[in-house]
Amino acid sequence: MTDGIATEDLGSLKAELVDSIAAAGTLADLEAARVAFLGKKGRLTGLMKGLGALEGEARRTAGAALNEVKDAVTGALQARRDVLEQAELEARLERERVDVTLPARPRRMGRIHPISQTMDEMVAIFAEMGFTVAEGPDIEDDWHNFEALNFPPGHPAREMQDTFYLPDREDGAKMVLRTHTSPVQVRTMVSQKPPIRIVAPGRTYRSDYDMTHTPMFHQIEGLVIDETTHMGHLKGCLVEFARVFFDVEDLPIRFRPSFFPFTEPSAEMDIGCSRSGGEIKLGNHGDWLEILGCGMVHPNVLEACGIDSARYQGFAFGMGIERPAMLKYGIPDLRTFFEADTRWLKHYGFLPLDVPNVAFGLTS
Ligand code: 2NM
Repeated sequence: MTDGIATEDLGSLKAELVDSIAAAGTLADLEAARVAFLGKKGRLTGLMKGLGALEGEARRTAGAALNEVKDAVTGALQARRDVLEQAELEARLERERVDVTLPARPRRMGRIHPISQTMDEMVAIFAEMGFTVAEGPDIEDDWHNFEALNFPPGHPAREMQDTFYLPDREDGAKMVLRTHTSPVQVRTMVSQKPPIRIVAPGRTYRSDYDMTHTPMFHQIEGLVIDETTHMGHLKGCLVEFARVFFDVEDLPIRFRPSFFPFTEPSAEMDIGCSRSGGEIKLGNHGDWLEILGCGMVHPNVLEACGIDSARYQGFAFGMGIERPAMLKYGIPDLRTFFEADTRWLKHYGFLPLDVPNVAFGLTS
């Protein structure tokens, strides 16, 4: 036989190539072996080219034998590649291992504003009692903000000096920045059937700016409507709220009669405090601090919202967020809430992962 295509030689060539492939330690070594055997100038390629010089039967026999070597080499290359790639993948997984159960690093995450924290705490307490959260637009029409809430047309709260009026809507409706979150309760009563149990936290706006008032502030209001809901439910709900929120043992609480257009009867709730030294301290110290307004929803409000006041009744309440937040967290100046001072926020803010939760404590 001619030029190295002897069949017996091919047997040992095959063994040699397959052995050297099996010995390749890296994918780069393996690729070098592939090029050395099957590349343009590779050993098998060279032998294949040699077939052209053979004739007839000799060419067929040598061709078949060479093909067998080539198949064996190709198979060995693929098998070794699978092993090396698997090993490389395992090494990479080990190298890039991430323990997703490790805690995050909250110090890098910025802070939750005390207003957001306080709203979240209040929502957590009411959520525990079975309330859900409702929201509505900051820009309201006169009907949702005043009319449906039993504010008579000449009521002082409607006047220019309190309310931010916006240009009329195309249908002629007077538009305002909502002066309380009550329009959210109105929207809920209009769109849902009792029983209703919601709280509405959010931004509110009044044209007022001095030491103790900002033109934008926050409120949370609540609404419960069912067939037999009464003043006792109101009292139990709000007393429980205050005791959990302020976390003061034996916090004295009292209700005083009051007036709101949207409730009858109406009341204000006070908590015990002392004011010696110009500083307010909560607890049984003889003095009182008003923290919220409440009452039984006026039948006119129920009817305006399409609820049968002969069958249903309910209570509602409303309170500001800023003052309770200042009290609870010792923030002396209202205006600092709105200054966007990052050093202030670092001092008074809360860690994002400390989500308020009644079961584990509202703040850690
Ligand atoms: C308050 C005090 C008393 C109140 C009433 C309603 C509604 F929509 F049901 F009529 N929402 N909020 C309410 C009642 C608000 O804030 C001091």
